[in-house]
Amino acid sequence: MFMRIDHIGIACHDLEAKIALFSDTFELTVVAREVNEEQGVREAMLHIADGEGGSSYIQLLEPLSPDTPVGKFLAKRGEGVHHVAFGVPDVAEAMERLAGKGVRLLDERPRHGSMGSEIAFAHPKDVGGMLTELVQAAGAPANVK
Ligand code: CMX
Ligand code: CO
Repeated sequence: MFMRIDHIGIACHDLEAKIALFSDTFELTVVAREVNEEQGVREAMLHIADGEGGSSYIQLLEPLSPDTPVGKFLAKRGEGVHHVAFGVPDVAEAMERLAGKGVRLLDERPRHGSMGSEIAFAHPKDVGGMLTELVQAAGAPANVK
């Protein structure tokens, strides 16, 4: 079902400060900056590597307001790892497979993610406390018509 880890999402208070920290410390390059109103975030993608299944990134996330998933997470737990995102060839199919195993999905249908991807989230309580994101990258097989 999974082709790779697409990204690890990190919740932070100050996006610009964390971009500077991560790019200096790990020598990573910022490849995209976006505001995703639907997800309530301002974000940056830092490229790590390209593999057979696609590319991997660190996603830095700053909340647009306290009343968003990342805003609530910061208030409760502070800065740090927020979610793990797996790259899949077809997000709708991956959603069906997880739902078939009794995992609650937080999205009824795929939503827009970073860099033209389609994404969906699974409930952390159903997978050992790990908020899980499914990512169909813009160039993934199901997106190639
Ligand atoms: N990782 C693990 N557990 C988490 C979590 C996270 N990121 N966020 C919340 N939880 C846990 C809480 O600790 C809480 O557990 P307890 O009941 O034991 O205290 C439980 O889940 C409920 O949490 P809550 O604070 O009441 O928060 P909500 O239920 O309102 O929301 C969640 C939690 C996961 C449903 C919500 O954050 C969500 O819908 N997330 C998906 C969308 C998202 O995260 N978007 C931002 C990223 C966008 C991107 O990657 O592009
Ligand atoms: Co993400």
